[in-house]
Amino acid sequence: MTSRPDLLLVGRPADDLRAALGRSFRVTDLADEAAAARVGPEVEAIAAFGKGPVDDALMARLPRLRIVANFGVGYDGVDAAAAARRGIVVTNTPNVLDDEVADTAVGLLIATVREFGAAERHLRAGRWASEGPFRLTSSLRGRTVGLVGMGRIGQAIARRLEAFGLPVVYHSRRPNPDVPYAHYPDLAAMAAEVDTLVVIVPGGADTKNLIDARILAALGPDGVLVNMARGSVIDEDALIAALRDGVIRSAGLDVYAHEPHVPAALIALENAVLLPHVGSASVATRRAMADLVVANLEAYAAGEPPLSPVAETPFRGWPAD
Ligand code: 8YV
Repeated sequence: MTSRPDLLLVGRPADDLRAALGRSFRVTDLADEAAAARVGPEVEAIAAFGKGPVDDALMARLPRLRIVANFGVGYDGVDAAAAARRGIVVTNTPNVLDDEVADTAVGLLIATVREFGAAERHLRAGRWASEGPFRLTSSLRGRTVGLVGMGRIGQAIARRLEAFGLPVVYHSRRPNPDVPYAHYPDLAAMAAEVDTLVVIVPGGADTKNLIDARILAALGPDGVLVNMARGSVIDEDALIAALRDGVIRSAGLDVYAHEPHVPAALIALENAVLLPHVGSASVATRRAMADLVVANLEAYAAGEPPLSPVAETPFRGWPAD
């Protein structure tokens, strides 16, 4: 490792985070193609901010790459399997955003069920005074929530829903022995049993279009779907059709298949509550995530173990060169 190693920025961090990275690294933007090509043979670290994949082709151009620090707990933009093959450590930002994302999930669920967005538009348009009260809505009361995914954030959501007095069940590939909720190995069976789904699984190939027309049909006409995971987990066209045709009641979405582009057909739907991927987007939580990105990279620069390597790339020591 050199004294102030080269680091490549993939995507655009906030200015203060960029400055923090500059303390221990010489920083180059991948978007600056000429500069990135020039430093490529020397780059030892990547800080990844969601834009542009960190794929095998990029890693192949960086023969001295040792660490990819991803800003976000989800790292579907980083090919962790390819990193593992190449002996590169990938880190993410777990734990520090769990409560923020869980808060947002519950807020979005309530806003969707109780139609807060439409109710506010009713007031702002002067219709309360001219036409009368906003329509009566569906209720959280009596609902049973099926969580799709029971990782750390899933558990934080489940604890909140328990406090709201709602029964919680879940689907995941393997049951989690640490949680008291009923596990459904079969997602369609769970969707048929509940009226509310909250999706909080990792993105990527394993979960692509997990929620499709069949699952939405099983959820049924009183069904409410909340997606806090990745847009790729839901077949967006099938969801639009299901919302339009009354196959399910409504959806609250924080994530989309092709961010920041949201289909016009979705925007046109009154029974969709749409947030622009703000699950973790508070000043305090984004700062905590940024601090963890910097801490992982500075650990590398100091020759110390990374704080939060992902499961695919357990730390086994930094290579001597
Ligand atoms: C961020 C997220 O919006 O952590 C994640 O996986 O999706 C969010 O917290 C994102 O990582 C920032 O670009």
